[in-house]
Amino acid sequence: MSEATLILVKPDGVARGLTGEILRRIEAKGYVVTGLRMLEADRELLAAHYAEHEGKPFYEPLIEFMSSGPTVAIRAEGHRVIEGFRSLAGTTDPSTAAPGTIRGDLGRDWGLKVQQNLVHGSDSVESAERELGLWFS
Ligand code: DAT
Ligand code: MG
Repeated sequence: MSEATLILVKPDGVARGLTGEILRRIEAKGYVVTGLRMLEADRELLAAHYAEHEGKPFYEPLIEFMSSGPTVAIRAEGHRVIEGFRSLAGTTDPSTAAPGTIRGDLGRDWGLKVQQNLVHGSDSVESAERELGLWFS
């Protein structure tokens, strides 16, 4: 029984031309890409996606950043892919994310109000189902 997750290459990753490198890492790890689309996310989608962060100081900058250009949405599958992709992505703060991870190897702090850290990955089975429904409806 396979598990699925939502991965986003955020607007900074797309703008920097890192979509291919990020897809390469997902596939090289052994996960299977079963959905792929590029879109400019609107506020409604982003508000639903990031509902848990509403009211936090980085919320508005986060929504603005995520609306700033195209995002690539990926549905990836595999046993324990949710946990496995979070491990590939690295921790939220790219300055201290471990080398070897997407955020650690390819990301940095740009001194902005929100961390631009290249990727999103669902953090639980419930989030993955909810987020896949939002981005692949
Ligand atoms: P993650 O994307 O690692 O799951 P999250 O869900 O806590 O992290 O936050 C969503 C995004 O918001 C995150 O990728 C970058 C930004 N962010 C989180 N915490 C932040 C903070 N303290 N300062 C600036 N940006 C932050
Ligand atoms: Mg999160």
